[in-house]
Amino acid sequence: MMSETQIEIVRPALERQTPGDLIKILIAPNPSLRAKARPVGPGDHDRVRDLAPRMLAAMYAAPGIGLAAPQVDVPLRLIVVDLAPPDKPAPVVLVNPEIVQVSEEWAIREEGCLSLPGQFADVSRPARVKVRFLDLTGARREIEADELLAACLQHEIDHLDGVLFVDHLSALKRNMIMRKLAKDQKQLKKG
Ligand code: K1U
Ligand code: ZN
Repeated sequence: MMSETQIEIVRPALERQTPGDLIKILIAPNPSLRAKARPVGPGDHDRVRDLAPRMLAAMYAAPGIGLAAPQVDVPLRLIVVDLAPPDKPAPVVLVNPEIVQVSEEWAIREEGCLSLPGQFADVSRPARVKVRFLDLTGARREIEADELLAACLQHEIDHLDGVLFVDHLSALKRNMIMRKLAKDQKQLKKG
């Protein structure tokens, strides 16, 4: 799905990453996860080329299938996804992604979030989406997605607007998950 040029841009930087270089993924309720990210502009070119492979490395290490820049405390409209099997990586970097079309049909799918580790819930979203974005070369691209990719793209684009998957649930379910997350994190810190 990613053009050869994009792979050529991220692969050398990805291969240079060592475990010590891994960027930290923020855990809810960190306020940075609730901020609206700003569009990537021409002045962000070098920062985005440096950040995208670092985000991919953090996503693969977690492991996850997507990651949004606000999850690593960078308030830019940049996401990465890879739904391919680990032995055949197919990373996609989406700069300024926008959902330009959604299906009338909705689908329910279980979601997790690297910023809410260990928490999962069924989330209802449009079953298919068309997403417009810029790739790392600045070329305009579009993806038409269904199934898990559609859910993942919507989940990641939500992060750019400070929205978490629990915001799609009832207040009761959301509060239960947030309380369980706080309890799990407290337990983790105790060792
Ligand atoms: O944004 C994130 O926090 C990443 C999140 C994306 C996502 C997962 C499921 C549905 C929608 C969006 C994750 O990657 S959670 C981990 C996960 O789903 C997974 C991990 C390893 C293998 C396969 C999936
Ligand atoms: Zn998430």
